[in-house]
Amino acid sequence: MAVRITPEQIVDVEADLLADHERDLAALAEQLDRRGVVIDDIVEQIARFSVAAPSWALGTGGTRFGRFPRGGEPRSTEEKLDDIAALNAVTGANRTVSLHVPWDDPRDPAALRSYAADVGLGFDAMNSNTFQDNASTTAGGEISYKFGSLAHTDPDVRKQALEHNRAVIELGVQLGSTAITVWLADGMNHPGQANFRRQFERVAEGLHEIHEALPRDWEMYVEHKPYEPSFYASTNPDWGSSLLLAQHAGERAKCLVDLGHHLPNTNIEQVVSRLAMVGRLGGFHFNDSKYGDDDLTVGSIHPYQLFLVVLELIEHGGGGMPDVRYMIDASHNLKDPLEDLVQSTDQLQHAIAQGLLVDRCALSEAQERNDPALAADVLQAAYRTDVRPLVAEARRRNAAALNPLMTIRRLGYRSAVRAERGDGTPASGL
Ligand code: RM4
Ligand code: MN
Ligand code: MN
Repeated sequence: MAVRITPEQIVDVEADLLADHERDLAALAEQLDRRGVVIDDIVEQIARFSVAAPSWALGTGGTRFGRFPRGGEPRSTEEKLDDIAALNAVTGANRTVSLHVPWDDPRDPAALRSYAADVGLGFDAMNSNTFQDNASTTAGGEISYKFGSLAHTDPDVRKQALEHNRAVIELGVQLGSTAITVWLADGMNHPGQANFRRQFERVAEGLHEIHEALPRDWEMYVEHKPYEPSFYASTNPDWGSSLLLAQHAGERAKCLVDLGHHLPNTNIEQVVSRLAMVGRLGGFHFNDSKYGDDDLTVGSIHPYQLFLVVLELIEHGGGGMPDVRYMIDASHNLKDPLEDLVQSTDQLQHAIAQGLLVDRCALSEAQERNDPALAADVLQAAYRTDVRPLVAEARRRNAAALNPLMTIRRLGYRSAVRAERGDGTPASGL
């Protein structure tokens, strides 16, 4: 029997928090009222926000030096959905799941779709995996992605990669998804290994063909990454290359920004602005990073950068979060994966609250008057506000938890699934 978290249980275990929450919210409402801010609109906008959970992040992550699973990991795609349902129950902000194929390869997509609907989840962008060999590539014995997929010199390998992407789209249609994200490991590990231009042209052609296979209501997202696993050159290393690829692929191809996929010190909020300006901002993979694609908890290293990125999104959305795809793309080596996802979602909700508090008129006036000190002050006024009561209230409106981490612990979710699933079942993924 799957373990479910209900709104009644949440109200029950949080009974001791409610009175303090209401006092804190009233105090903040009074404070913001003096700034001319109505909290209701902000709470409403936070409550509306949802970020997809990746199916590959429910198991313990690892590095090439090892992996330390804690037990109770999901054994099937259904059990991954169970975990995301528990996550969504406490955050109220993870209403969709993003699958990675063939890490997830449902035999009966219709049944999986109705299983998801039963636990209140839908399917976000599909992800195609052509960065490792799997049953479909090794079946004939000839095809391998060792030297690339869409960029490969061998037309049969490229064809196989294309077929995989088409199959992922078809599966997505059956699940009710409306987008595919293509991240490629293609590139070079050694100078001279391949021809820069020819690799790029082959990828551009392949992405165009995938675009041609999109159903009418679908979009595709191209995700760049500067290095890893290609350590000399990735074929799609940066947002400029990604934009060229999206433009060549077709109208419904856009760029996806993973916060960990930039060289150190890249101004990511500026990247967001540029892509939004030309109508090619497709979506986000949220995480945080100190050095590379570290896949750390969202907002744990650079919370101010997250705030500025969200602010740029709000600018693009004309005062609210725009309708692009949001997903968490993190890997959980030490924390319980569910607790890490709770904290990433919570950080995003806080960054949105802070972003919505920015007085955009005052900011624009300061910019017009060339007054950087005043502009900085406008940003700080929002960033330094303790927005926790707004986020807690938004979650309460969604019948979720005031304090999701405490609540998922008090409800004993992990030990309950551990008792059911056992300890020896590593989930697929990173
Ligand atoms: C990549 C990239 C993709 C993700 C894979 C697993 O670094 O972030 O989005 O699908 O990892
Ligand atoms: Mn990613
Ligand atoms: Mn990544």
